[in-house]
Amino acid sequence: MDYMKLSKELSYALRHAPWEYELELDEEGWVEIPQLLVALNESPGWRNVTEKDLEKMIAGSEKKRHEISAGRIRALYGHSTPQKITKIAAEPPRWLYHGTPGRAVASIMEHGLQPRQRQYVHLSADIDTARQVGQRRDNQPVILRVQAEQAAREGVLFYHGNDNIWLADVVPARYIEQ
Ligand code: HQG
Repeated sequence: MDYMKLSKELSYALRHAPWEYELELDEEGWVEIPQLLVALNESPGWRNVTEKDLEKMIAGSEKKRHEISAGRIRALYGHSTPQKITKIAAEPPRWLYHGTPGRAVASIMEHGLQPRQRQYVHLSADIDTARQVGQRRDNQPVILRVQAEQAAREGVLFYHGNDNIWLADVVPARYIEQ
């Protein structure tokens, strides 16, 4: 089974278009695994996918994009569905990082980091992760440093994505340094 392809399909279903699979995410983004499997098994490429495959896909993935708990599955970050996924605010580390193409920097330094197509701004816990995120769009991404602790103290809300990824509603420019 092509677990990378399965992961992409699941990200599409659980982050962006659950209705195409006749699924509805709950407030925290969960769906029942049996319901997901019914939808997947209808499409010829995924006729034989089982819960075990979902577990293997998550265990084998370099990035922790999805999680399973109590018979349900959800995407941990990346959502663009109209209904905003509820996250519990958490205390961020002193610094967080954001990798972005050079062409976006002037706008970010003017308007702050905005979620754009997604529900939340995505931040990285370390520079390496930020570089990888930025390299999706630019070979030589710019790594911005966010004064997360300071921003949180002054009322900006941060949320856990996974161990490497933090989320925020917006990050005002005054907390961002190049
Ligand atoms: C930019 C992937 C101009 C921002 C990754 C980014 C991540 C602005 C782009 C996760 C801006 C949005 C998310 C402003 C933000 N002016 N540009 N004011 N504010 N931007 O893809 O953070 O592999 O929605 O810098 O690894 O790149 O899919 O966010 O370039 O973890 O699991 O607008 O998605 O994970 O792009 O990536 P995205 P992102 P997966």
